[in-house]
Amino acid sequence: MELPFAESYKIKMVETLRRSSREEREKWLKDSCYNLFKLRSEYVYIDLLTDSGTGAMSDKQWSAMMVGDESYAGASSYHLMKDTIKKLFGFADFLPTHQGRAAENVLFTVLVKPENIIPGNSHFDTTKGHIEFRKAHAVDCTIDEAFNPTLNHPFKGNINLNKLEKVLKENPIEKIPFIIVTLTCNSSGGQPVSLQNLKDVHMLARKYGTRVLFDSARFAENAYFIKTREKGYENKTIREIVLEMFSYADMMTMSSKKDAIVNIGGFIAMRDHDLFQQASVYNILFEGYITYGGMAGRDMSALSQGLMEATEFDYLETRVKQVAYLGEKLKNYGVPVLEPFGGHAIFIDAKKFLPTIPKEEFIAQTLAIEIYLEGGVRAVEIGTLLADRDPETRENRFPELEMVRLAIPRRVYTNNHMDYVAVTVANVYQYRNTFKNGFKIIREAPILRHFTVELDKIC
Ligand code: PM9
Repeated sequence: MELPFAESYKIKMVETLRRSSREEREKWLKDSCYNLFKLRSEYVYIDLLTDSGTGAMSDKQWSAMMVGDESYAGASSYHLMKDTIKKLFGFADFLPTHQGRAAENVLFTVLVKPENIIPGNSHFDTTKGHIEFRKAHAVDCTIDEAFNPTLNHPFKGNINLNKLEKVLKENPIEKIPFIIVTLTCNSSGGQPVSLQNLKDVHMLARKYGTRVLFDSARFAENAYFIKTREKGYENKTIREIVLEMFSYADMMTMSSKKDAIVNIGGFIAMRDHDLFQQASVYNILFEGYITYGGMAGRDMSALSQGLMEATEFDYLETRVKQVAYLGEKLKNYGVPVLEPFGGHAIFIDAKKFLPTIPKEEFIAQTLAIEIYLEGGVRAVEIGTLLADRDPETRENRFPELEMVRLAIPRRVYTNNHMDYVAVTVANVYQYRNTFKNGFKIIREAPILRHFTVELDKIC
């Protein structure tokens, strides 16, 4: 018999999970104003809210924590991180930050000015938030195929080069400080960008005289998809692919809470030493001295080890196969899911799942709430709440895709948990026709509203 696939690690420490009843969940949810972010984690059985900062560190990462150097300046943990970043990405200069959006804050303070235009592939919400907060504009140049949830395209995170070139051609280049490429593209379903596309975007940036920034939170998962889907890369190692990917970037921001498998941390890295010096001023102002930037020495050591582990093929294969395992289960139950499956999450097509709920009543949030009520599984809305209001008109922005994301933490849950999640969603799918109404907003913040919004049922 052919030996079956199995995980590339074993479990050394466990954490107890608590189940709850539907009645309990109904009360907790009402008390949380129907915002899943406001739930206490003990009220959740399986937490797929995010894969950010929720991964399980390895024995080697915990060991690295113990030898972390807590010196204020010049710590050996900082130098370990510097060497690891140079080795993996090829950038000599870097600044640690406490997480991804802090990296955006520091870098964008230097580079983004009012009325600037930042083209990219479906910018993540904090990235867009930092752009719009500075009165600049994010222009989505993702390929059209990404907006067809069932179309099978290997690189749905790709940038449409015609759309990008139009933006570059039609605007003064001084207004475009950089192009941003998100790897993998979270907002369009954890979809990868091909190496060819990275190369082409780099060429366009050079042609028009601007720079390329990689939002790199899930760069290793992106490299796995290049290895397994792009011709010519099948025999390259993940690290060779990563080095080539980043040869087409001028700078990177990183939320290390994803593909560095740590619970907190981030960084900016760049080729241009002048930019490093300018950004250092804001790093000191907002984050901390340039050799720790809001991170403890032990966190920098664990992060460096995590970057090495995340760029091993066996780890990535286990990771991406678990996501696909859940995707296949849901598909077999008839649940409409976005395909191909993403690297970190399965995205449910909420419009197809709940066609009778009007978009003004937050379709994907309505579904995420019901999934929690059914099985205590916490997912996240990637739809109208997340898309926020237009900063000028203050009207709701209705995205083409209304999705519920089931994000899978790294090395945390087993496939039995995935089976449980799949049945929870399948049960809701069975009674989907009983849904009549969605939700209305009671209170919302002026920006990044989905984290704190308060809702009530429409009866
Ligand atoms: N992403 C996620 O769940 C965490 C916040 S929303 C629950 O997907 C990209 C592509 C991200 C991202 C965070 C950030 C910000 C930047 N780019 O959360 O600040 O997916 O470390 O990173 C989340 P931080």
